[in-house]
Amino acid sequence: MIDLYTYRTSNGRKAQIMLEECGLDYALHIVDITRGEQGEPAFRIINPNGRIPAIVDREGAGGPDSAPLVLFESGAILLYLAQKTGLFLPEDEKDRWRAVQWLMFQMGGVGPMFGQAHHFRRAQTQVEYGIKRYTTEARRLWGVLDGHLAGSEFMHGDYSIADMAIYPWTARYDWQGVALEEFPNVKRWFEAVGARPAVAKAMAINLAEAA
Ligand SMILES: N[C@@H](CCC(=O)N[C@@H](CS)C(=O)NCC(=O)O)C(=O)O
Repeated sequence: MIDLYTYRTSNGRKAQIMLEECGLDYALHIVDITRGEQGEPAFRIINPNGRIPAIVDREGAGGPDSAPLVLFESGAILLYLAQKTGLFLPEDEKDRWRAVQWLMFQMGGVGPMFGQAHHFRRAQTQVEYGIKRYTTEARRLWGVLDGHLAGSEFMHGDYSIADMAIYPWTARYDWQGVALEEFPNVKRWFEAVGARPAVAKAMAINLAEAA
């Protein structure tokens, strides 16, 4: 059993998509970041950085040490679950690293830059410099994705954790000042990924189902 500490945000949804895709048994714990629950001492024991998502794998990572594994950072969670299940990362080593490369592109680029675009574009105090800087950077990243997806069905090889990581961020395209029609290759990929039942379920995260 895995405990998932999350909220209905892009990073939170990444972990839940993977748990759903793998059919793993998990309990949903909502950390309401609009009420500051991510900063409470009980949650900081799980993630000293005070951010969602985080997981506790009660079975541990296997091997001689079977103590529960506590993990934060959504990219680390996706990699851990891929290794645990043997699912959603290519077996071939070169292909595996290329999929990991796109996961890191999300962790270091798409997530932080789209996040800043959301912040500045939706802030009560409109700061023109911030809006311009992060809208421009978000659109540049959309262009990189569109160029790549022109020649690739998914981010690399078959559908993988790289797709799961990027999808929830692209789902906020309107917050980034983007219309899907402007990036037809991302649109095609976006519709294919969004049609997966696991993705649809995580995107419609049901707070009432939480433990
Ligand atoms: N790099 C971290 C980022 C986590 C993160 O920033 N999570 C946001 C929600 S998407 C959060 O917890 N925000 C609460 C806050 O800013 O206090 C990851 O990928 O897990």
